Amino acid sequence: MRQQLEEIRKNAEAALKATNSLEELDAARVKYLGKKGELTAVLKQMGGLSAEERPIIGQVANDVREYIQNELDERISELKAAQQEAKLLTETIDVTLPGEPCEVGNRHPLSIVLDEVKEIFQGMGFDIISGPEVELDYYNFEALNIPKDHPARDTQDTFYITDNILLRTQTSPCQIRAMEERKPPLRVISPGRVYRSDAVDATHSPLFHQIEGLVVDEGITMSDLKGTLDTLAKKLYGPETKTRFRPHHFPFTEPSCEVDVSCFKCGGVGCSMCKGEGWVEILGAGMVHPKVLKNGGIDPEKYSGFAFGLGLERLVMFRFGLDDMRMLYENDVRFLEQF
Ligand code: 2NM
Repeated sequence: MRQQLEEIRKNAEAALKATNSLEELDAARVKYLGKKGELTAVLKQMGGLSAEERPIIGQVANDVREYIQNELDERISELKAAQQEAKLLTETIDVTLPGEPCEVGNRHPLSIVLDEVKEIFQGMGFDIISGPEVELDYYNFEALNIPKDHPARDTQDTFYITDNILLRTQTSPCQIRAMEERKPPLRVISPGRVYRSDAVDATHSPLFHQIEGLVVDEGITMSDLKGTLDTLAKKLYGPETKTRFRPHHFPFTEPSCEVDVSCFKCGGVGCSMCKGEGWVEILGAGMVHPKVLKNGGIDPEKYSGFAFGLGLERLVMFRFGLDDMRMLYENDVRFLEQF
């Protein structure tokens, strides 16, 4: 039996060395150490041994079991290490390879100029407000002194949801709401999308952006309006910029004016940008009509105010020398990545 056991030990040792995978190793474990394995089979014959031989052979059998078990454990570690090594070799990462280029976007020209205008007005103490794009006829027209039969409704034809609900044609409704909600002194600008039923061409779009402003307090005069808008022009186009105020008409302001800036391209001598005029129109403004103040819940006997409105697209086109407004909406990255 001693010889049998020695034989098992030798065979197991050789078999374990020859294994190349954990599966083969497990099969070898079952073959030699398993319940129906070779070692167990020998131990079952121990009953036939004499009382003197039994403990001796038992000791040898235990030594053999221990030996095989140790060999087995060692082989497991070796195979696992080899597996890990192979995995590392196939999964190597060359950290010196150049990375995948990551496309970084940039700000839309409308956002660039809008942020600039916002900052200029914030610097003068204005709050930035917003309001619904789907508006009541009352806030968009009626409260602004544009009754149903007013000719201004023709030039501002819009998209109607119902007879009384429409897409706003200007952001002044925000300012009526601001007058209702706040008390003077009031200093707000309302940038946002506005809508007109216009056909698309180089200078028109059914959706565009306006920035309107409103100041209401005791003793506000046309000189406050001029000072504020002159400051805007100089901050936007440089300190050399001059402004010119021409009489105009709006239903919601009285008196009203249009504001020109000295041409930022030629400095006022005349060029293609200003069509030889030396001046470029950038906004409309005026002293808020007493009726409009009253509609906003403000006493026109006590308070006065000025308001203005400018088109963001026009400003952007001037700033970047664009001749077609449609480029601002087409989302062609070859255009957009130039800013
Ligand atoms: C303009 C021109 C002149 C204007 C008026 C108001 C309000 F609500 F206070 F009456 N907001 N904006 C205004 C005045 C807008 O756009 C060319």
